[in-house]
Amino acid sequence: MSKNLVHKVPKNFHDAHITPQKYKEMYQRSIDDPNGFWADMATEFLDWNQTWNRVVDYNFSKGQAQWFSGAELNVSYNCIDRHLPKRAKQTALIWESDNPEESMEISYADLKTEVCKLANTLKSRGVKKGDRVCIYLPMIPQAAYAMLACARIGAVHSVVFGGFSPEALKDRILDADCRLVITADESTRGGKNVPLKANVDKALAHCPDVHTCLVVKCTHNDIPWVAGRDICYRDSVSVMSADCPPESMAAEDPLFILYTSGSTGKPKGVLHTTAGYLLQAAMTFKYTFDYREGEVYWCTADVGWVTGHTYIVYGPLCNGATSLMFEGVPTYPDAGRCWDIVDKHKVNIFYTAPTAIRALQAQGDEFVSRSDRSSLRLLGTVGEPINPEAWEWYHRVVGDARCPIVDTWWQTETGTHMITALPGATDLKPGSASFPFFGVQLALLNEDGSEVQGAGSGYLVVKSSWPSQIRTIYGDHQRLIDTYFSTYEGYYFTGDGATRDADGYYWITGRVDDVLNVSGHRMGTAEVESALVLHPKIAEAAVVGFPHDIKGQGIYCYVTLMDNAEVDGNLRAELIALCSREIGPIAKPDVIQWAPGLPKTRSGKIMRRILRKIAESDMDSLGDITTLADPTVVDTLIKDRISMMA
Ligand code: 6R9
Repeated sequence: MSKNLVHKVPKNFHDAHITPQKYKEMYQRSIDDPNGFWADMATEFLDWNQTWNRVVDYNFSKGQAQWFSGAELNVSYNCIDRHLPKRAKQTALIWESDNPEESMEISYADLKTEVCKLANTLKSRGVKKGDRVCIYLPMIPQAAYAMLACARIGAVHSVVFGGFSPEALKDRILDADCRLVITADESTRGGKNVPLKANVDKALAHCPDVHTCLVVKCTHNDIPWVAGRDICYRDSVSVMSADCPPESMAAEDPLFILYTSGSTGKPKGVLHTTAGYLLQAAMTFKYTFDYREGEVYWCTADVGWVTGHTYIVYGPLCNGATSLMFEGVPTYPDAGRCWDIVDKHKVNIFYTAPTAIRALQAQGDEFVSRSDRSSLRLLGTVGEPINPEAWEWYHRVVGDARCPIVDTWWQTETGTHMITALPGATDLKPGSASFPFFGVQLALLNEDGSEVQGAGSGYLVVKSSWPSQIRTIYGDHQRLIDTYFSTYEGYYFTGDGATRDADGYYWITGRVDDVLNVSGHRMGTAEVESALVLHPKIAEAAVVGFPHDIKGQGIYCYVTLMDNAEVDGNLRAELIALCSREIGPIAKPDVIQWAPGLPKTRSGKIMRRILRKIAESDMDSLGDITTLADPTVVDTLIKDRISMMA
């Protein structure tokens, strides 16, 4: 596939919200006159209780950013109430159950009722403005109600992905000091039940300050019940008033915390605030997906990730759109499920991750071609670089060569799209996220911190604040500065590498730090290493990523045993179970290699570069190994690697 192959803007997008000319004009203005540009956008996209004194004020070296200071608004009002005069009966959420026979439509009027009742339940349990609430739910409408109910009363939600283990859940509850948890008895995915409440019980054994656990009953199977603490969601909301006035929030009041992995230490609680986040969520949703009145939009992410926050809940609902939420998995009952859902609900816009596309591609075209899909108008991807083969398949087979694909680059920390094609404005190059969104000023840096001019490659950084920027790491502002604003003074450091071609298109090449991207899920190598060394037989572990056909990256672990320990038949399985228990099933190692020693510098630093090459079986380009304390360990690792492949 040549990097020069370009897919032109199709005719049916010539009347898109953003045309090539409009992109140029708006982008230019967003850079030349950010105050005027964002003030206009803020007026167009959001309803305010009180206007701002100042559009933006920021200082990267202190990790500070303030947008629309002095202003007040409420996120749930903007996502619900203000639409009611026109859209009370319109569907806000379509819920498709794991069971293909079951689905539900929730109108904007219903949404208001559900959110207000839940908000009143939270209040009745003492939740106040600024308090943190943990949400550990399956992909059911209550997840959206819970987020919006928090936003309505000014509580800060911390959604924890339902695939995380009790251990990981406990850490997040404690770090954010949540006092109330919203969960379900069990979730159902691919026909199998996952014991969410049992996980919460295990976590709460170590969280003495949690006084309330609201439980949605999904499967109605028997679960343990702690009297006084556990409350049945349905019983509680059913007696509440359907009226709960939205709290007027300051623009910079926190909206949510979402934990994400970094290259070192424990996951960090990325904090987003109210106005800037919502504005850029709403704008990117409308423009990136060229959303038109009445269309059905489906993002397959889980609400436990930032993509679910911004592009299932806040972005779509703020625009009065219809957002589909799917409880199940793309391969159940079979690999045609997504396209059955597209036909069933006449989905117009479909947004998913490259790993899902590759997994479905591997199942064969018949699962796709048996469906109609004529409702589809636009496709999108997010989470990792998309390889051109998967792009072409998505375009040709899923989109019948009619639907543009928007490849959206962004991060938990950026809150919303930062680099993306706009379907009416951008000629597409498969594998490139293309151009910066309005107001986003990018640069590529050389190792020495100087900016790459014109075409070239380097570290991807952002040069100025954007509205949905991360505001702090919950409880550790210094860590924010150290992680993002210290590597290159005056820039936000993304942790990604990228190339800019001669036409100005950006091509993300992946993380340049010790963060893995496994099936679009971020994971620190350090997290997996800490889990492995909990095993009494393990002295040391080093984890790297390696190319994986479906997952994008797989988890490769080099493990050194204690002196007196031996590998027995169970050890491998025990280590896999350990990662699953400590982090969650997404962290299961793909390869474990027993390593008598690890390549270290004389100062004791593990040389991951070498371990990555060995994992990739790229033994010819190990580079300089003479600086190692003991270069012979490399020979052993290579020999063992080769015999593992034999
Ligand atoms: C939204 C989300 C962020 C990391 C990011 C990058 C990778 C995301 C991408 C992409 C290439 C894209 N990433 N989108 N790489 N092309 N379109 O995924 O957030 O979970 O925080 O991950 O994912 O490496 O730095 P998050």
